[in-house]
Amino acid sequence: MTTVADLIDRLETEAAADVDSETTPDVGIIMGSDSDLPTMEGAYDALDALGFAEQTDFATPPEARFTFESYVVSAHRTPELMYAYGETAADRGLDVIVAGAGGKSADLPNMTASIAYPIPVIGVPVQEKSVDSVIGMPTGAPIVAVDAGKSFNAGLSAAQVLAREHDEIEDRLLAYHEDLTGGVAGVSADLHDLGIDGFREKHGE
Ligand code: AIR
Repeated sequence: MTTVADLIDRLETEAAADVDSETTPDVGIIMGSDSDLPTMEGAYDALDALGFAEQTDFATPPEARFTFESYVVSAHRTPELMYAYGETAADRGLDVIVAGAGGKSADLPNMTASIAYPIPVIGVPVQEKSVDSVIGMPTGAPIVAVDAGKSFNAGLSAAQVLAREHDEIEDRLLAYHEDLTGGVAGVSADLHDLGIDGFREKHGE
C-alpha cells in the first residue's frame, strides 16, 4: 500500500530530478478528498477543452505539450503531504496550482498558496460554506479564487496564467471564448426568432 511517506519521497525525488520543464506537468490540481472530485471535474473539463493532457507518470509525459496532474492532499489529514506538494511545486516544474477543498475548514488552497508562493494558486471552495476559509488571507499572503464549485473557471484561470508565457494557450483561450460567445449569440437569435415555444421545441426545454 502506498503511504504518505512514499508520496512525499516521490515528490522530493521528482523535484531533485531536474528534468526539462517542457516534460513536467504545467498545472497541478489538488483536492482535500476524493469526495471533492465531482466538483473538481470542471477544472479537468476546462483544461481538456483547451487541449491539455493528463500526466499520470512524471517520468513519461504524454505527447501533448501542455499537461496537468492531480493528487488528493488533505490539509488536516496529511499536512506533511500538503507541505511537500507546495514546497516541491516549483522544482517539479508546476507553473500554477488549482486547489479545492470543502467544509468550513477548507484550508488546502490557502495553505498551499502560502507554501508554494510565488507560484499562483487558484482556490476552489467546494461548497458555499468553504468560501470564507478559502479566500480569507492576510495582507501579503495572496490567493486567487473562484466562486463555490466553479472549478471550470479555475481551469480557465490556470490557462490564463500560462497564456502569458505561451502564445499557443492564448490562441486556444481566444478560440474557446469565440465559441462561448457564438453559443450565446445562437441561443439569443433562436429565442427571438423562434419565439418561446419554438425555442423550447428546438432546445428541448
Ligand atoms: N477536507 C479534507 N481534509 C481537510 C479538509 N478540509 C475537506 C475535503 C472535503 C471535506 O473535507 O476537501 O470537501 C470532506 O471530506 P471527506 O473525505 O470526509 O468526504
